[in-house]
Amino acid sequence: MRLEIGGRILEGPGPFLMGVVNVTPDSFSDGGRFLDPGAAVARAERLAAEGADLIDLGGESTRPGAAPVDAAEERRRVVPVIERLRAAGFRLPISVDTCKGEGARAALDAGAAMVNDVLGLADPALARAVAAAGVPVVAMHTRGLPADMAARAVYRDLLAEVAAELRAALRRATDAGIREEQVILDPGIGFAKTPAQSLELLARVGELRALGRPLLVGPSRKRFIGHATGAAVEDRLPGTLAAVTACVLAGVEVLRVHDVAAARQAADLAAALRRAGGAPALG
Ligand code: HH2
Repeated sequence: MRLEIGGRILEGPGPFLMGVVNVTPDSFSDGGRFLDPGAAVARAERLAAEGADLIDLGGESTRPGAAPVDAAEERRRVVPVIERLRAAGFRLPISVDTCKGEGARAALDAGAAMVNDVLGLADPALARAVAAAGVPVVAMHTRGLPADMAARAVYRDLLAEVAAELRAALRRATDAGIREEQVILDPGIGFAKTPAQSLELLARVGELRALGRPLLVGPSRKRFIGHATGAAVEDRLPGTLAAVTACVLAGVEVLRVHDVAAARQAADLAAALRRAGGAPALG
């Protein structure tokens, strides 16, 4: 894949790591730890030192049933962190994890270089903001909102329906004027998926390469790991690394993770295994 993000170019087969910084009181695994802007900046710098390729800053938790946050509060959480990182000469591109047009615009104005949208461009204002800024965007698959997504995890053919709905998100992007080359697709592990459905998606994620766009997957610390192993949320690093390995072996280019140093080693080893096994090069 080749993406130009904020003056930097991510080029090659990856695996690229997106390090998570949640500026929220209620994220499922790290809520409240980085709500203070200084703590969020320090976290981003640490993830950069650990080998992240880009940082994903989020001001709203998307865990099932999370309370919605209005755009003003989201801005108040995220913008000061972007401004401080930019002022400190932070070297990595900053992605903003938002599903609101207003949130995206404010973050892009402050210096974010990419938008990560867990609602797959459902808000036309977000798509317009991305198109106007000419930045890359992650379009993730989900159904409904965090409040009702669990009830919508009903599929007759999981892979086919997720693929079709990702194609529709890609079309929403291009209809809004976003260039197809700027879109990364994400199957949305844990979003409108039961743990068993998340496992199936991960096991078959390579099939989504047929969509013709780079793939991003966010397995980090999620419930499907607890479901398969019994591990509590704070003990899911080994399971996360197994999922990262599986994704890289299947050809996923970008992994969204909290624990960058460990994921870096797992992803690099999996990439070396892929090459050693003679897997075809990724586009
Ligand atoms: N997962 C979460 C948030 N944003 N974005 C993409 N593209 N893909 C994902 O799988 C994804 C995402 C959930 O994780 P986290 O940010 O740790 O939790 P919370 O939403 O509770 O803040």
